[in-house]
Amino acid sequence: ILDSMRGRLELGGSHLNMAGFRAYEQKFVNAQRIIIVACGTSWHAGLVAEYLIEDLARLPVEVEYASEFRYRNPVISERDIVIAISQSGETADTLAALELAKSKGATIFGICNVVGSSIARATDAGAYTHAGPEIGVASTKAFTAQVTVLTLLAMCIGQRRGTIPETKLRELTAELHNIPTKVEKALELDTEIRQISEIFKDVPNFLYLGRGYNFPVALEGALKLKEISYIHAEGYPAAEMKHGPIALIDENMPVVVIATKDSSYEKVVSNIQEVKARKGRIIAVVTEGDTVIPAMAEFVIEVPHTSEILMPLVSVVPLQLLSYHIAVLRGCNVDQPRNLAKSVTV
Ligand code: F1P
Repeated sequence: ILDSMRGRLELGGSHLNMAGFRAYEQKFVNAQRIIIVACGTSWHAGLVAEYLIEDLARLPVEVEYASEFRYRNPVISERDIVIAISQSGETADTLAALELAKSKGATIFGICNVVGSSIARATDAGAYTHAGPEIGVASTKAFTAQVTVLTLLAMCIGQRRGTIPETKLRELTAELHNIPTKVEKALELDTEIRQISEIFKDVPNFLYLGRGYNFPVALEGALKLKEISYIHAEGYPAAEMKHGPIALIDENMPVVVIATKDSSYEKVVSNIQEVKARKGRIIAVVTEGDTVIPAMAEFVIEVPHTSEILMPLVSVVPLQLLSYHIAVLRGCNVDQPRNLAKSVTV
């Protein structure tokens, strides 16, 4: 992860200044809508992009499961840009979704890891993530690299559209350069997270909650746990809890809450109170130095402070480590989970 992050950040925005993006820059500026198609972890990166692009570039974004989109009769116009995200670049559903959008006149921008892959070749333009080979089946560093590219993309479009103030752009650029060190610090939580994993390795269910930028991270945390440890896990927007999942909470339910200091912090504190009132076992991912949530949660995982917009790059790491340790403690093969293929080509 760190190598791919460093590589990415040393290159700065140069991946996005490549000829492909420059040639399509004006299309992004004038787009009426951005549709993101992807599957699995890549879909979660797409969800982060929805927040990023709407916040920074003020363009409407739809994030679609490629596996559904390809079988619908979606309304697509020539002023739509479809971003196809795929680690392998070979996922059949994502390829079919982009082909469908292309046949209706949309411009296709690809974000793939594997150079020369089928999806990369089918796009009009794109940016490679260059995260290096994903050894295991479950995507981890690819997610980080995808979100990094999408952040740079949102910043570039925002700058060109004049929707992001110069000072904010400068702040974000500076903070992006601090992210590799912060990810490194998050990786140092390894021993601590292993201890937490010992306690929860035999539970049958997990709930993951997050708001705003941390909502897709909650989904990704739940997916990682399902994929490699075979424990049933659900990710929800924290505010959605009261519309159903709250019925699941009792003293046997571990609830991972991503509760870093951001604009929804106070609301997340109320969600934690609701879980606590029902005796749920709270594992909270908090910002270093927070004193409020540690007084309420049973387990606390502290990550370094960063901008709300960049937090998914940091907050996903402890959740990946949690899944990894639980899976290893359960004797699961984390690199080759049962029933999963690296590229789903059918
Ligand atoms: C999509 C994906 C992965 C998942 C598994 C199956 O792959 O759902 O996110 O971890 O490998 O495929 P991709 O289109 O990003 O290669």
